[in-house]
Parts: sequence; structure tokens; C-alpha cells
Amino acid sequence: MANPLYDTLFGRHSGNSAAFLYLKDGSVWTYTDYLNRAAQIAHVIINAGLVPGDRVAVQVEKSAEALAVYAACVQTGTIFLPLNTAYTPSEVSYFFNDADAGLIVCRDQDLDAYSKLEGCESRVFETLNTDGTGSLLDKAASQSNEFQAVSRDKDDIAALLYTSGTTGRSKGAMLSQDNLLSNSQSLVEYWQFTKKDVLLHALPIFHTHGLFVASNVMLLAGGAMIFLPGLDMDQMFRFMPKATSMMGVPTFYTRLLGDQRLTKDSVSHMRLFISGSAPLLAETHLEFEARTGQRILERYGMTETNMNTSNPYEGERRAGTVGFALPGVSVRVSNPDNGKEVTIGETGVLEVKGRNVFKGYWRMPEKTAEEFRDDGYFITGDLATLNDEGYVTIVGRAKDLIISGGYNIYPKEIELVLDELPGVNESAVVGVPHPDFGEGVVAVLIAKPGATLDEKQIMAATSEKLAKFKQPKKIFILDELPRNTMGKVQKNILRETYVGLFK
Ligand code: MLC
Ligand code: AMP
Repeated sequence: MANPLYDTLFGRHSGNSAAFLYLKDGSVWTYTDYLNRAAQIAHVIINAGLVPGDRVAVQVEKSAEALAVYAACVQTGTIFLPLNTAYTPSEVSYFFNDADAGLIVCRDQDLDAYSKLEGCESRVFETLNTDGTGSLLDKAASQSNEFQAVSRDKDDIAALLYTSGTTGRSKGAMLSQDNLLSNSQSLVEYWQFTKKDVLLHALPIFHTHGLFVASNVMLLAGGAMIFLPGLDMDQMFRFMPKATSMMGVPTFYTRLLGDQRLTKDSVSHMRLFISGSAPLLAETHLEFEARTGQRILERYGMTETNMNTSNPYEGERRAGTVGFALPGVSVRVSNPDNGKEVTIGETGVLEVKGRNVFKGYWRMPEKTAEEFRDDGYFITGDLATLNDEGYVTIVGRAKDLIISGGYNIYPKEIELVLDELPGVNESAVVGVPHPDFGEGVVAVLIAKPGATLDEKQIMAATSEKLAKFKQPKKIFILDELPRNTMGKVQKNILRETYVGLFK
């Protein structure tokens, strides 16, 4: 009976009494504590009637227990479906139903509303709160801390991660055991992680970065993580002396730079700083080096593919680039219109192929087919150049996407919400430079003839439907949208108009 992902990341730590998670209250979970708790939760999942392949949707705050739910899913062969804690009931209801979740783990505060959501009335719910209370652990407490991992094939789906799309409808990216395993193996080696490493972990664990990059890498390396609930600078500097490494989105680095406590001395013991999920400005890279003597290692990936490229550990970490294709990953740059490979240095759409690339979108075979070339390359939608040394530079996006503080926001999704509001004739949403989040969301609205739009009311209305991070930071009400001769909204003009808004 084999379960490659469980055996390699989790099961091999059986009996390991080394520290795995350092928590902010000073408590420590060993690998054994972690595996015991995961096994107990695995029993609860099976007792709820789930069978391998069923989906477990999880929307809870970051905690050691929450990470144990991930292990329990792998152990039971169920599909882990983590959800951003900022999502509103109307957002999660789509995920619960689209994935047909067999079990939903949520916070007590949401239970009442979620169990009344359309299509969710007869779903099974358990709760898990930040302080470890809730029905999930109440039930787990009486279970055995041993659980025989269910047999799985390397191509079986281990996780379903939803990503929004240019149509506004989210798609569930199906990630197999081998997608996750092969990528963590590459990364441990490429970044030279060992059991001596302690990773300062302040990222959320419902996305690829904090979950599969950070946590899988540390599980495989056998190291430890300082597991912080969020990005709080006092805690970052309090725990930094214990860490050897850190992973963050670019906002982590701009906020560290904005803090006087960031000095050469405060990070001189650190082995590695890694950045990803959004473009790291070359100026941030250079300023960080000037201040600390540390060169940030930037890498590039996405939900559908895990990590594709990385700057080297030993060689030159080149500011403004995302480095080389990782071992086992093939990259090429193609003309977006005809798929023909462009010449070195020319801009095109980046395509990737390898064991890291996902198995397709959940129950969307046509959408999946659209995103792959006939020879199996996945079309990322990122515009890039490749130089003759093999360095990849991301220069833009072919997809209409905003990345704010490392979170993807699809303008279409926001425009659909805005267009439905009373008095709104049409809308356009763009991202413009933001000093903290990289890009900030700006919405431009056009009123229906005779209607008057109120900015405050619009903001309030969007908050019911959209997670906070997606809501426009600023709204403008105009008489008309700039359009080209074909009638298409010229978002580039809006971006130029508001370029200095947040500076
Ligand atoms: C919070 N807010 C955001 C925001 N995060 N607004 C826009 N974009 C964001 N990312 C809102 C808050 O609700 C709040 O609203 C206000 O902005 C200020 O909040 P804050 O307290 O300053 O935010 P904070 O909690 O500190 O969070 C910022 C952050 C966080 C950058 C630490 O967003 C974060 O952890 N981002 C990481 C995302 C991530 O893991 N991405 C990986 C995706 S995987 P108000 O109005 O109440 O003040 C992927 C693949 C890959 O992309 O390659 O890795
Ligand atoms: P997600 O769908 O949340 O996984 O986001 C993936 C997207 O984040 C990619 O398609 C890129 O547009 C972007 N991204 C990730 N890492 C980087 C990086 N280092 N530089 C530029 N963009 C990045």
C-alpha cells in the first residue's frame, strides 16, 4: 500500500521527535505531535463517510491544526480544497457547490450562514477556530493517533485550488500527488534546504506559496517552521533570530524595508530570502541588498504549475528576472497568436511543461484544452523574455489580471459585481502601481442615464459580494469609458490616467 505524497512528506517522520512548528505563543509541535493530530483528523474524515477522491473544503485561520487537516486529507486520499479566509459567503458557496464538497471545515462564526447557503443545506460541516476549539478537534480528540494511509497513485488528485479567470468564473486547478511531490523535491535541492533550516512562515496556507512551496519544502527537508498567523513586523523581528530563511511576496520585502529594525546585523544569520507570487521590483531587490547585504532569490510559479523558474542558489540572482527553468521543467516563449516559438530576447507568452504542471481544471475539459498546446505545454498567460543564458524575465501579462499583495484579482469578476448594482451602466477595473501591494485596484463607473452613483454605497455593496482584498481601493465616476474604434475599453488609458494615484 503506497501513498507517495503521504509517505514522502509526512509518513517518513513517524517517530520523529524533532521540532516542526514553533508557534507565536511559544509552544512547539514536534513532527510526532503533528502526525498524531493528522491521524486523528483522518479518522474524523472517514467517519464522516468520505471516500478517496471526495473533496474536503477548508476555510479556517492559519494554525498548526489547520496544517494537520492537509496531512489528514493526503492520508485519507481525499482532495484538499483550501479557501482564502477573506472570501464572503457568496464566494464560498460557489466553491462548495462546484467542488461538491463532501466535508466543509469552517470557523464557528460562519457555520450558521454557510449551512444555509443554497446547495449546502445537507452538506457535512465541522468547525475549527483559531484557538483550536470547534467540532473537528472535539471529535478528533477521542480518535486513535494512528491511521493507515490510504493507497494512492502518483496521478491521483491531492488538492483542488481555485483560481479566478478572465471570464470571472473560478476554475479549480487539479493538482496530483506527483505535481506536488516532484516540485518540492526540485525546490529542496535547488534551494539547498536541510533539516537544519527554520523557515520564518508568515504567509497564508490556503495558496500555493505558503502551502506547497513553503510547507511541502520544509516537510520534505525535515526542517522547522515558525508559523506566524500573518505579517506582523513586531513578530517578524522577534522571531527572525531563530530563523535561517524566509519566503514572502514582494509586500513582505517592502514592509521589512520600511522598518528601521531591518539592518545588516538583524539578518546576518539568515541563509536565504525568497520572493515570489508577484513581480519584485528591481529597486526593492537592490535596496534590500544595500541595506542587509542579502540578495533576495526571486522565483516564479502559479497555482496551476507550482514553481517553474528560480534564480540560482549559488550563481547570480539577477534583479528583475525570475531565473532559470527548474530541473525537470521545460519553458519556452511563444507568439501568443500562433504559438510559434519566438527568438531569444523577443517577448511572447511563457509556456511550461513538466511533472509540476496540473492535471486540468475541475470539470472543465474545454477550458483545460484551451490552455494547453497540442504538444502538452501549458500557456501561462504571462508575457516573458528568455535570454541566451537561460534567464527568464516576466515583462507583463497577456491575461487581464491584477496582483495585489500577492493575491490574484481578475477585473472581470469585480466588473460583473459592479455592473449589477442599481444605477450602474458599466464599469472597468484596472490595477495601478501601489507602494505597499504592488498594484492597487481602481474601478471606473458610468451611471445609467438619470442615475446618481454614491461612492460609499457602492463600496458597501461590493463588500457583501467580494473579499476585502478584491474591493476597489478607489472608485471614479466618469461620463464615459475610453474606447478604441472597435468599441473595446482602453484599459491602458485608464492605467495611465491613474498611474500616480497611490504614490
Ligand atoms: C489585505 N488587504 C489587501 C491585501 N491584503 N488589499 C489588497 N491586497 C492585499 N493583498 C486589505 C485589508 O483587508 C485591509 O483593508 C487593508 O488592505 C490593509 O490590510 P493589512 O492589515 O495591511 O494587510 P495584511 O493583513 O498585513 O495583509 C497584507 C499581506 C497579505 C500582503 C501580508 O495580503 C498576504 O499575506 N498576502 C500574501 C498572498 C499570498 O500568499 N499569495 C500567494 C498566492 S500563490 P482595510 O480596508 O480593512 O484597511 C501564487 C503562486 C506563486 O501566487 O507563485 O506563489
Ligand atoms: P496564482 O494564480 O495566484 O498562482 O498566481 C500566479 C501568477 O502570479 C503568475 O501567472 C504570475 O503572473 C504571477 N507571479 C508569480 N510569481 C511571479 C514573479 N516572481 N514575478 C512576476 N509574476 C509572478
